[in-house]
Amino acid sequence: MGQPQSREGCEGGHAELPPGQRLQRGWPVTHYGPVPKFKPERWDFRVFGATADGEKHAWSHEEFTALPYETVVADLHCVAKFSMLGAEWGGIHARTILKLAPPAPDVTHVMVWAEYGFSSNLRLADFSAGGVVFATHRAGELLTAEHGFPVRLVVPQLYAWKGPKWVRGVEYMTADRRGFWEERGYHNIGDPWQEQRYSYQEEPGDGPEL
Ligand SMILES: Nc1nc2c(c(=O)[nH]1)N[C@H]1C(S)=C(S)[C@@H](COP(=O)(O)O)O[C@H]1N2
Ligand SMILES: [Mo]
Repeated sequence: MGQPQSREGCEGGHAELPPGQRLQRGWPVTHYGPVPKFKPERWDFRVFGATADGEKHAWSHEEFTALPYETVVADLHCVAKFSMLGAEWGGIHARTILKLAPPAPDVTHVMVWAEYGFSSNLRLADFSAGGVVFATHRAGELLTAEHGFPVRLVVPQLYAWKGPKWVRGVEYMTADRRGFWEERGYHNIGDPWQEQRYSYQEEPGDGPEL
């Protein structure tokens, strides 16, 4: 493993890169499948599954973007070993969603759902961490289509596949279930500081049977 690369003057995130990562200049576009076309009249953001009141919750695009706007400075670590540091993301905190549509007391995990059935599972503790944001903006500008417009999830403490672009909803779960990449060889938890890249590295208790 090489020397950690350091940087200066960045608030948020860490002063060095996670193990095995290198610094990426610019902002590449990385995803599986096509970029969905945004149709505002057909778009909604749903919270479903084990909600505290047993109801589904839904916001139109207008309603969702009227929720309290907050910013977070976060790094993005792709499991393909490049990292982008210190971006400012703006949007709606996951904690705001948890407050408006609370989970039932026995919820342990969430599945974040995106267009075309892409999904990623998170422990409730990771989802409710302070820096987790449903981002509509980066560096003060609306996201572009290829970077996830109208909404993408940013989970600063995990590898970037844990943050779906083109998010459409959150499912509250009372047991863990693997998302899209977690079923296809990536680690169920995905902590870059522990270099949890692949499912074969999982320890007992890190995830459901494959
Ligand atoms: N819906 C969706 N979101 C996704 C992905 C994907 O394949 N589909 N790929 C993830 C991966 S692996 C990375 S590294 C980041 C890349 O974000 P960027 O294209 O804005 O750099 O998006 C994540 N979000
Ligand atoms: Mo990635």
